[in-house]
Amino acid sequence: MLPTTTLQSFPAKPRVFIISDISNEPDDAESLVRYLLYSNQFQTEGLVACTSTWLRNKTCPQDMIKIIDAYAGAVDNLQKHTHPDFPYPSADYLRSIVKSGPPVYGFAVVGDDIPLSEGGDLLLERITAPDDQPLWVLCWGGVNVLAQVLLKIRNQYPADQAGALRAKLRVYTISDQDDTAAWIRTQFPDVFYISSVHGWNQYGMAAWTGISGDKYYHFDQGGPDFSKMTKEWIKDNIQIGPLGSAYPDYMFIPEGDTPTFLYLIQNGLGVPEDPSAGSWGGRYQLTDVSTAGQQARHFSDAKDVVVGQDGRTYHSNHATIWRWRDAFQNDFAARIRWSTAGSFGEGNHHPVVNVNGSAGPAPIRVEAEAGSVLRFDARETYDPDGRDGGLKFRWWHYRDPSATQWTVHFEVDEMQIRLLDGGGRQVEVQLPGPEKCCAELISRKPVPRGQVLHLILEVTDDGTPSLTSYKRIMIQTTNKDLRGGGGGGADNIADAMKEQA
Ligand SMILES: [Ca+2]
Ligand SMILES: [Ca+2]
Repeated sequence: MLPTTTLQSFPAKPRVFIISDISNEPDDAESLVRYLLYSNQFQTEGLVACTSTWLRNKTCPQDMIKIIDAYAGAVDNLQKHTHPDFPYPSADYLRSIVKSGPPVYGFAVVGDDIPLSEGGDLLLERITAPDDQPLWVLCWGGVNVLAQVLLKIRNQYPADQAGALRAKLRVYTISDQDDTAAWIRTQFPDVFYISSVHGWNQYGMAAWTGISGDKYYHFDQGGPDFSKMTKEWIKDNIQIGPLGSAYPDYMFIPEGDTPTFLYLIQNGLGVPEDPSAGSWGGRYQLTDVSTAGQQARHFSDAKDVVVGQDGRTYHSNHATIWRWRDAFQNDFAARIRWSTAGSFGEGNHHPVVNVNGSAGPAPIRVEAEAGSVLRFDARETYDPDGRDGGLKFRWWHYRDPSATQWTVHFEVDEMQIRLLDGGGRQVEVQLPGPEKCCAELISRKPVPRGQVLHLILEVTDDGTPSLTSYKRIMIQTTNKDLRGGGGGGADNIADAMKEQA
């Protein structure tokens, strides 16, 4: 048996289409280097060079080709570290999907009589292809390529067909970097669209800067650990081997665009269809909560409550990304080592987590009565490197995704987690009572279906660098007999918070 058959496999490869203002500064090139190390778990359908407010009159597809040329020198080694059903794509294939958007800034190329660019043609082809899987359009610069295509679809298709095509789109953009972004959100509010919204160019406000921007933008000082973002660490751990050598030194902050695909990495943590669940790529919530089916599907920043390295508690949108920094930087470094390691034994590989028989990256979804006790068994979890004894199991309650209020501890009660063995491979979890998790927020009236609680299992190995895999268990709490009623009701949020305090 090949050792690689024991590595993590995936139920599917998300379809990904990247649009990048590469070469306005070094960070898009850095993100592309990292992305290619994950290209075994995605179906990459387009790599389009675009403009932005930072690169107004040209596009640089040739700089994507340069990085793919570097990848060509690494791909044979990378294949030794991936499951045989999920090979890395060839460099030739990747070169074939590099295209250019219009070498023009913003709205000037969006109009009824303006033909699509090469990049726009490819995007339209991928959206209209007979494939029901969502198309993730990851925007690292301006979005006029997408705006052109959305207008073309509206002009060329009957309204219902145009709506069906837009329903396939999943967009994640890095703030607004041209004048078509706000236009897209107002013209096509039905498009699934993750984007931090803030004043023009106020990037320090945006969740995505949590990847590495704490020093440059001066947020959350003392919370995030910057040691794996320094130029020295990057030189020693990333800028090595044929692909890592193509990773340029950073100018402002490294890899501002990377959260778009950290969001999709199939490590068991994220739930891509639900941005409010949180992942390495951050946590986002709907900005419009009007009637389901009628509301705009724009998702903007949410915050997490995280204890930083200095022991202080941070309430921060940036923390929805920096809280995972140690794990995602180790993951990057391990993959760079794969690119230089000609045999399986020379690299470290991810733990394969199995909880109650479920081994894939999809979450486990269960329904359970408030106050009940659930048991979870992760004894089938293993390390493909044969170092099961070095695995560390950490179970914790990710409370933030269940909250509707800023004050998470007021609204979401802790689950009680009890380890059933020394290593934490089996646990018992007691859910909060119905008065805590199955009651209306202010009136405290009991409800039959309450909060969805998120239990996370993190499994970290003892390789170099150590790697972490996850399993998320989403528990829909129920309260069939409407227990917990009577008393404790209030007329407003302030009184309700007093009652709960
Ligand atoms: Ca960019
Ligand atoms: Ca390992």
